[in-house]
Amino acid sequence: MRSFPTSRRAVAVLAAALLVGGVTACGNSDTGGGSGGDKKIVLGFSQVGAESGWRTANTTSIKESAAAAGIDLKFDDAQQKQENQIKAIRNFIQQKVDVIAFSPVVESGWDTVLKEAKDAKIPVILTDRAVDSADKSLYKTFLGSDFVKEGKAAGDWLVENTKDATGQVNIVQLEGTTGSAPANDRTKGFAEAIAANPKLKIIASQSGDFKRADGKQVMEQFLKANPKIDVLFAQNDDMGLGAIEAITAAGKVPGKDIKIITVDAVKDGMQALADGKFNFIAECNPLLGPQLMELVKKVKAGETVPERIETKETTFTQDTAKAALPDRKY
Ligand code: GYE
Repeated sequence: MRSFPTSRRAVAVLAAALLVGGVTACGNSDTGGGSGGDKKIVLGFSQVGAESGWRTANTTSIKESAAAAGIDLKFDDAQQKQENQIKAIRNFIQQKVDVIAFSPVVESGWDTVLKEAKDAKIPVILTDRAVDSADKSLYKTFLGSDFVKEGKAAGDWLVENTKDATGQVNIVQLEGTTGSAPANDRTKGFAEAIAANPKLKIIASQSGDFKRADGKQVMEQFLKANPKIDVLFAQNDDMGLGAIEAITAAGKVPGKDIKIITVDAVKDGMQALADGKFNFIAECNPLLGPQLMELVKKVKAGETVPERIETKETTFTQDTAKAALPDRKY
């Protein structure tokens, strides 16, 4: 396994020729990424899609971190379809990549393809979203957020801020992609938290697929069907931003007539919060790239890694959003 593959040898020969020709060497070596190895780690990554601002930031983080770590990234965008992700993973297995990482669009239905990767002795890392496989040996680790906690933070804020309500508080909920870990878990965490006050009632709940256009459209339906909506819980910023358009078009004031709680805290969401159109955001951190690349190196080296690695997150009110906005990177 010491010898270079042909293409790599060709690059080496070319580089040597350039050096002989007097080109100044400036560290653009094709090997190792400074790790001293003689072969780049090949990482196959299957991304969910490009459905939200969160996802865009996540993709940028992964691409930049792979480049910085000297990892050869094969990136596939599944356009929010599980069958595309399964296809991509099978391709990675065929190409014999060193490590496979992916963010599973939904929780169920992965056992067969994960077993194929295991049989091919290719380690798998779950990032951002989890799977519900009972056999934990099908993947090495999970890197991402505690989505139940995010839903709970959203619900806790509402409980705290409706303490003085005299009548029923009508809530509508825009759920994320049906069957996805963040949709399942945020729904659960939110429901658990608002159970503390029986006046808080979810009167309608539907998926907006984590997308702005869908958030707008479903909110339009909610508004038509329900004359009195007090609160919207949108399970990500993008759906909340779409809903703002529907609420404004219906002649209501977002953030005042209808209080809006979201998850993510991407820049557009933080701006809406600072502008008083949102009322509260539970943060979900998309910058998973650097930690993922560390894990890829460890898993490739055969080191044991923790079963679950959770990202640190906070929450934002209108005031703290104003303060944090100037430094927000994504
Ligand atoms: O909250 C949403 C995105 O899986 C945590 O997916 C992620 C979620 C995120 O589309 O904006």
